[in-house]
Amino acid sequence: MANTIYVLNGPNLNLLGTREPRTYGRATLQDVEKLCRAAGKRHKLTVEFRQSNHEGELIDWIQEAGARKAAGILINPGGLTHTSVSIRDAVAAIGVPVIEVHISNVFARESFRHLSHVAPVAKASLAGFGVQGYALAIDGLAALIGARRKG
Ligand code: CA2
Repeated sequence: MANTIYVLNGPNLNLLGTREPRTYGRATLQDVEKLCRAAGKRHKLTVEFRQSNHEGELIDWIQEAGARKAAGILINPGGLTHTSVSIRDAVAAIGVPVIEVHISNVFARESFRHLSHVAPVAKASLAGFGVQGYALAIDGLAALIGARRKG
């Protein structure tokens, strides 16, 4: 799994492109998947792209990526970013670099979105670039992995 990255999307991200275009843009989750696969291809990384509305399923996938020694994880935990100690614990428990991605600039929104339980245990966090942030995060992850491989 050295060349596989997981891209995990949390609750309600399946609604992308159908509502709230001013906050999240018009791209659908399928568009995001295509964008991630294209970015992955540029770096010779296979993308395992998933979305769930269920916290436990996301945790299972984080653990799966750890057990399979994936090269890295990109995660947009959605609203669970701000509430889930369990997702934070799962991220902290695996030896795989995790990048946190948000489509919107969470720091320019309501104060409850300013706290991320994931950020302190993530390798890096990125917010506010729209769905292009996923591609930027894959570029960043590829650079991190490349640097680590070179030692
Ligand atoms: O900006 C982000 O990517 C968020 O993770 C999106 C979450 C939100 O709770 C976080 O604070 C920031 C919400 C995902 C729901 O996405 C929707 C998309 C279209 C329509 C409705 C919801």
